[in-house]
Amino acid sequence: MEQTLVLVKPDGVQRGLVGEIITRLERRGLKLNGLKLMQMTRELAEAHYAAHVGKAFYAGLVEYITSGPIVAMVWEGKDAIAIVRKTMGATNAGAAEPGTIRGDFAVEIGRNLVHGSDGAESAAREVGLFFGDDGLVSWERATDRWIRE
Ligand code: IDP
Ligand code: MG
Repeated sequence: MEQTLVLVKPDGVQRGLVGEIITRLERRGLKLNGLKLMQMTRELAEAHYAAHVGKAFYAGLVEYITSGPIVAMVWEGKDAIAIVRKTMGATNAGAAEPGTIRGDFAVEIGRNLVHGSDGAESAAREVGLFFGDDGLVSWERATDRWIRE
């Protein structure tokens, strides 16, 4: 089953949106495999955002993501990566569709509340970065057969 890394970024934690974001992913039908509150170190931020080194927003991005506690989660499901990305909405929150997390609760790209892995390779890499080899729980959910046929 596909897994994806989701972060509630520091603005989401500060604004009291952790529960709201978890609720949306839960209600969508995805399954939680791991969850922790933590503060990202600069080293972890640099590893996580390695693909963005050299971009104009990189320094501000590392500053932002390390500026306060975050909630790191692993969500599981068929096509979980794409489903999370759709549920989050566009990166530029100002243009994100209403009904998405970013479109309902955020107004700009630099304070867009959530992270979700963008592909299978980055998901595997990011889940490893935040949760290592353990810390994840695979479990049977009684409602699984009411969510997928
Ligand atoms: P994503 O988070 O939707 O995958 P990416 O392009 O991977 O978007 O960018 C990573 C993060 O970097 C964004 O979520 C946002 O926090 C930040 N970011 C991207 N582009 C900009 C920008 O132009 N200004 C400020 N922050 C940006
Ligand atoms: Mg990305």
